[in-house]
Amino acid sequence: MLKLLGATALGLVLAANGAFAQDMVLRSADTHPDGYPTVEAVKYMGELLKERTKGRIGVEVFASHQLGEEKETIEQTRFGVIDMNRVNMAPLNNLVPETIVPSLPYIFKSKEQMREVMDGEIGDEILKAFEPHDLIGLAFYDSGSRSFYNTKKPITSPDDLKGMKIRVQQSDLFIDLMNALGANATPMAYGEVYSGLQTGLIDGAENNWPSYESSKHYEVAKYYSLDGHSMAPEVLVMAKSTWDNLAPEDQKIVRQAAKDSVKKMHELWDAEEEKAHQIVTEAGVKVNEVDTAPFVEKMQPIYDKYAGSGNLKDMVARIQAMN
Ligand code: GTR
Repeated sequence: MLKLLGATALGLVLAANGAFAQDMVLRSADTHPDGYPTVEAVKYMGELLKERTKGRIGVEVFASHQLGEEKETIEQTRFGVIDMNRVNMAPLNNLVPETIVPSLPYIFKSKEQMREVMDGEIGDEILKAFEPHDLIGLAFYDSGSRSFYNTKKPITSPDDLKGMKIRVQQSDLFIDLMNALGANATPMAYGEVYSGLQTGLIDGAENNWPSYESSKHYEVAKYYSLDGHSMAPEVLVMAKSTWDNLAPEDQKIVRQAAKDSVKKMHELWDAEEEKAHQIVTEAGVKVNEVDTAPFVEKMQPIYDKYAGSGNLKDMVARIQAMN
């Protein structure tokens, strides 16, 4: 019963001054399995929290989408049923428009630029944008860059995607992006992609090296075409109701521990990318480089529709003005 209340009250300890000191375990969702960098980074954050609160606050990560697929866990986090959630930006695009900016196709020139933007003012603005939607943005994690993979053939130009059913995350931006390239976008939960590929329900999907490898999608979709259309990062969010229950000093500790877990995540990520690259290549996957120019050309309507005015347009201009 208590579990349903979000932050699990493990023990209510009557402190010397008569106030209640509460041992809290923050329940955190992740779609990835144990060992994946996002999962391990949030566990690391939990260790920092335990240390810094002398055991009062900890984290339990529920990996492998035990608490549901991202679309559902986001809703549950908004309702405070789950305390924390590590998700990709894409399934948040429809809810929090500011998350669209770093999810836009080909917006970043490099991983370094993406990190600079997300660690800077624009990143802070995006973190703040979660609050009106009952979420507190804590930190961003890397997610490499996403490329196409499929069961049929190498993709070298948008023409190759014509008529192909490509799974996308549940985001209008990603649906339109894929359709603009000539594919038939098929929104679907991550956990259903493997069987979708296997049964031919979809012809392909798109993701970064570590996800392509850890999900075993490479076993069934043997063509990986490196167009790198999105660097949409991951984000760690907290339920606003859980956040509001924390004392201001604990809020500070939580925010700092989340920030400190980013460096750890980056180290884990770089190693994981290399490992995934090796496993996938050794498995005989056909990897090809892609000239992205014809893909980029088709993206103008997407920029116009999703970031054609106001604050989002301004953020895009600021990113494009960077060296
Ligand atoms: C991964 C990401 C997950 C999820 C997944 C997907 O790269 O880390 O959070 O968004 O992609 O494609 O659904």
